Amino acid sequence: MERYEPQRIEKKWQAVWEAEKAFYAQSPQPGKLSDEAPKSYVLEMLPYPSGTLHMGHVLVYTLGDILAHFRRRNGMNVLRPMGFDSFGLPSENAAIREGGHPREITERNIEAIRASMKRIGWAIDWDREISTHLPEYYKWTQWVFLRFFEQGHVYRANAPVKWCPKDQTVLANEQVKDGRCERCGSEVVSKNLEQWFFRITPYADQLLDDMDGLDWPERILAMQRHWIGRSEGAEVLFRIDELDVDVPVFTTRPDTLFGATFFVLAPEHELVERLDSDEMREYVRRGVAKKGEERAAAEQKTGVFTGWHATNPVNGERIPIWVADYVLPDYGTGAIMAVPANDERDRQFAETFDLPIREVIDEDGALVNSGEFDRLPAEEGKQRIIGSLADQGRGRAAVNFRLRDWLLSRQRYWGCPIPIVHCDECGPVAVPDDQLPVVLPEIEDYMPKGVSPLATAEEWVNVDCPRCGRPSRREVDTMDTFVDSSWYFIRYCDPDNTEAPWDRELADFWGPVDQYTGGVDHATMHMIYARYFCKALTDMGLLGYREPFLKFFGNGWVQMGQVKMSKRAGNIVGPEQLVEEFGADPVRLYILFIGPADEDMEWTEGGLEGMRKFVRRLWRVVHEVVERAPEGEPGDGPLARKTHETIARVTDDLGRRYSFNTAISAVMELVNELSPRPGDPAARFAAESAVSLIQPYAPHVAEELWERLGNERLWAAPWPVVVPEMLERDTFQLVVQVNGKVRDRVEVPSELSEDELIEKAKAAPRVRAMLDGQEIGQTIVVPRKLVNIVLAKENSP
Ligand code: ANZ
Ligand code: ZN
Repeated sequence: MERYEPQRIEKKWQAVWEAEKAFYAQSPQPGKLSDEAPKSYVLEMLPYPSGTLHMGHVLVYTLGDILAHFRRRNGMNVLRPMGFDSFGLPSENAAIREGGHPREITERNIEAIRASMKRIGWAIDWDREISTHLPEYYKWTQWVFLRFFEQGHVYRANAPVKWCPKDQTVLANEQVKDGRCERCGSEVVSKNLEQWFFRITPYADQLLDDMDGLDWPERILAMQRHWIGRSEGAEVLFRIDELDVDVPVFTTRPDTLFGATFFVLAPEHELVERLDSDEMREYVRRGVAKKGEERAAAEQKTGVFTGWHATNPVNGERIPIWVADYVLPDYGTGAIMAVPANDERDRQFAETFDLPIREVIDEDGALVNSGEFDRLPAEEGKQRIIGSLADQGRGRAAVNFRLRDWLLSRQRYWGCPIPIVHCDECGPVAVPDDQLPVVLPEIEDYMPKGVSPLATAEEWVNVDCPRCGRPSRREVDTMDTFVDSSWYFIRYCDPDNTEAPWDRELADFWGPVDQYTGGVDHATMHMIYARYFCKALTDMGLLGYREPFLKFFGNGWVQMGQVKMSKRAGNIVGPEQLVEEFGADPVRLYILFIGPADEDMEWTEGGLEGMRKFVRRLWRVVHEVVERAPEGEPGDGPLARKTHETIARVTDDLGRRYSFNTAISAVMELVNELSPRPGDPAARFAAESAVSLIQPYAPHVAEELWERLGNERLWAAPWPVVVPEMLERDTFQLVVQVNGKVRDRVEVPSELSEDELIEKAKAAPRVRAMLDGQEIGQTIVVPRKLVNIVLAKENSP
């Protein structure tokens, strides 16, 4: 018998697939779309080419591969593309680390990743590859941006922004982790800048409501729900006599309004600027620099009294106004009414500064010390107090969201240029569509410097206003890389289109993505931004669906020493060496065998040898079957039954449960039972099934063995089908009596209930005729043995 030589057979089959374009999607012709096979769009998040592949990538793309193979072999027309998220901080930072130009480093990494992907044998439609840094892609990112701009979905505003002093750039809230820059770990400071924003907040309710229709894991939905953070309550106006202004607060507990004993402004609140003491200035400076989470959570509350007072609209009480950094500037109105009896943070503050605490809700949940509202249950009290405030024009029911508009501009070089020209007369003007792309200029020094490096490209910057012709300047900021990845899944549907970003008919044919797979670190930002784009584009008439990702599978982390494998953590294991040594198939199998794919897993190479042994065993057994197994019907013996059981388990694991490790175990069990007796007439059936079931994981060796079993094109062969009766295990011979006399015997599964046994007995061939037209008096069941049917007296034969 030949040895199992992964290097040889993997090359062989990869060449065949390439030559036959086995995994390239059939794009229907626009205008006459065919829908013969149901379409299935299978996608994994595209990689940042900021390094080369590691085992985390191997997990994600093997997962996608399995799902794509499974769907294709279940008769679906599968689209499974790949691309590179090649603009943005990850790639630029990699270039800075390595001291090269971002384009060179990025393109070198893309080459290397693509080669690895081909070497691992992932079934990808390479005709559709995109890279977001190429002008033929970002031309359309700019086009899409301009549609948002025209519709008022994009605006410019001066805003306090989070600034990373090391990267010299503004960060999105999401890129700040524990007050530090997510990329480099530097402490983030606050700074005021004119910035570009996507108006995502008007979509907050839709983003929440439409989650009902998504087949996503509950924990991912919960993360999005928290991110959007919808709170119902009221906005209440407090009067500040000293300043002659009304200040609104947002509260979720208007029922506690009588318990407000002080009032707090965030240090960033605009009114605070009117205070001119050194103490206040110093407090504000320190508070502003602190991390958001730390400010909110700190046990030891700090604050400074303003000398002002706010008037509570329900009882006219004047309460002191403090400035304290546990109140955050970017939530609600940046000011609160403090109710220390019911709010933990307010209580800590009151205890620290010796402020009064007044109970307004009793143990039974009814209002007390609340004037005319006393004794109302809290919920009713809420409504009545809101009603009373509304009557006086001092408040209204309000909904508040944690979600902020999306700050999209970056003062960095390696990103998509924002296609806007600033004119003194006309303001920000869109670059006309026929002048796109605005090409990213070549510059000497692309290092971050506080203003965008693009500002140094004088010739590029100075242009005439597209509207009035006056000398003007281009926008020098670039886009957040999340803009590029908010629409890439649409471009894959029509990647070569030079007239438009996509043909609507093609986009609607393939979209939305039926199966999306990726890391849960993108469960909020990327997956919220893409959902927002989808909704806004559909509202503009450019797309025909409101949700981009119908089903989502979030893979766990591949870790090394309990730390997520990543370039940043410096604990990368790449697949190259392992594929060289063990072959791609054992590596692919092993990464899914370590544990449940949606849980974190510790990478060790130890088990890889075992996986190679399994593949070799499969190889040997199949060869023995080819040589010695008799041809013929598999029959219904134990091996045939075991095979059907395995088909059922793997089908359920891949098609419904997404339990990828248990499917491998099931095939292993089958192969174990197969080995001792290849002479069984069912052996050939069992071997073919094992090969067929393992194909999504180990497509090369499966294809080779399939060929040796005398078949061809396993990648296109129908998925094995279960015969349900073969799943009924463990049968016994049921004796059927009529009036105490044995009339028939039938083979029945042992797990049947008494009622089911009676049905089987009545249906027994020689009994059925006897019962015709007879009334049954009684049935007696002896478990695992017999059923006696006693006919009603007068009709006894
Ligand atoms: C009075 C009150 C009494 C409150 C009570 C809560 C409990 P969620 O649920 O997260 O929406 N708040 C409002 N704006 C704030 C800000 N900028 N910084 C810090 N805290 C702020 O939280 C809403 C509650 O958080 C609001 O309701 C307000 O305190 C506080 F028993 O008002 B509450
Ligand atoms: Zn102009």
